[in-house]
Amino acid sequence: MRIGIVCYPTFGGSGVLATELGKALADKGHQVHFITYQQPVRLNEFNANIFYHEVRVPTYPLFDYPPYETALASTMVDVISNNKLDLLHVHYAIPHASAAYMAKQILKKTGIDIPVITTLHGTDITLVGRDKTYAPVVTFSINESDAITAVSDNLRSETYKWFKIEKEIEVIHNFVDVGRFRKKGIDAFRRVIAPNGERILLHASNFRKVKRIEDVVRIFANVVKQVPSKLLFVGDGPERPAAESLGRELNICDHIRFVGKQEQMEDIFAIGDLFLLTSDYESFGLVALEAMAAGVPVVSTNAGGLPEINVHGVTGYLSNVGDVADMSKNAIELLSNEELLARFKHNAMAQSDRFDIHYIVPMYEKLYDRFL
Ligand code: GMT
Repeated sequence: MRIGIVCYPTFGGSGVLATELGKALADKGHQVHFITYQQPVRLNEFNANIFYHEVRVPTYPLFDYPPYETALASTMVDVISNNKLDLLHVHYAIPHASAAYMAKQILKKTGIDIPVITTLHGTDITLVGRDKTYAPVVTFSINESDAITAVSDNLRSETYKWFKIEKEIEVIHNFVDVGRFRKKGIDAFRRVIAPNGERILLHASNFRKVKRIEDVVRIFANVVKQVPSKLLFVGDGPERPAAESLGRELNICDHIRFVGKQEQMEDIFAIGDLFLLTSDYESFGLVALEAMAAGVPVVSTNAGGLPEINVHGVTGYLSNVGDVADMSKNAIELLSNEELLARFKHNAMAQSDRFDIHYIVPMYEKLYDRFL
């Protein structure tokens, strides 16, 4: 098949998932064409079946806001017709689904009927998409898609709750390449972070408000009082200064490291003992699944789709949003009991197997087959 994939090329979960999907499809012999404004972060290897088409947005003094959506739709038309694509798979509704609708209408005039599949990822529905500035266009373009998928049962019901969707939304859960994440930790790296054998807690995200990273700092402040430990923050974003100053205020800075945006997440997870995810909402929480694949249990909130991957009392613990005391208690219990921690690590890996790439990618292929 010749498949067009449109996504955000950044570190966000939707871009990561779309890129990993494209790479897996290419490995299986499909021809994959990425259409984005920048080379996707995880598109870092050569594969003869992968093509990358950059969306260029010409600027002009008249434009306070360069018309990205128009440039994207035009690039879609160009790539689809010149490469004879069989279908277009867009990840994240805004503005990818509406640009795809526009491209589809233009192509119809030339006798090409390109099927469009829209995968909803979360913030396009729960945060940004619901804003009334975007909602009519989001509703329309989702309804105009030939197939719609959501990355969790929770996101599917949230979409029906907030938008008037007249079509079936199919759930295809996110996936992880388990083989890639099942790595032995590099001892030298572990020694740099935790020279005295301390436990290593991890958080990785885009540090936006929805992640509540101050809760991560507060939980860690409670943990470090009882269990010798270190906290590694991976990623970057607007809430980092607030987290740093809270760390200073609580006098725990010496135990916290901010390592910035990282591509080799498997090496970081491999030295972790516990992953903290304190979000207000996660449609899925791909990062938690990646942690679990590496054998790192997860202490998280019970928001959104998180209970679909993190099983309370088995692979980690779930607490209400903002319940720092409960999350601290759970983290301390796990980190101070060697036998319990080993069992949870094992369970986390076993649970991630259910979301392995080899099991989920064929679900997308089956969906694509319906349009051939
Ligand atoms: O979490 C973010 O802010 C990034 C966002 C994105 O669009 O990349 O992530 C969303 O999509 C991921 C992949 O499907 C999900 O794992 C995340 O849970 C979801 N984020 C939210 O729902 C807040």
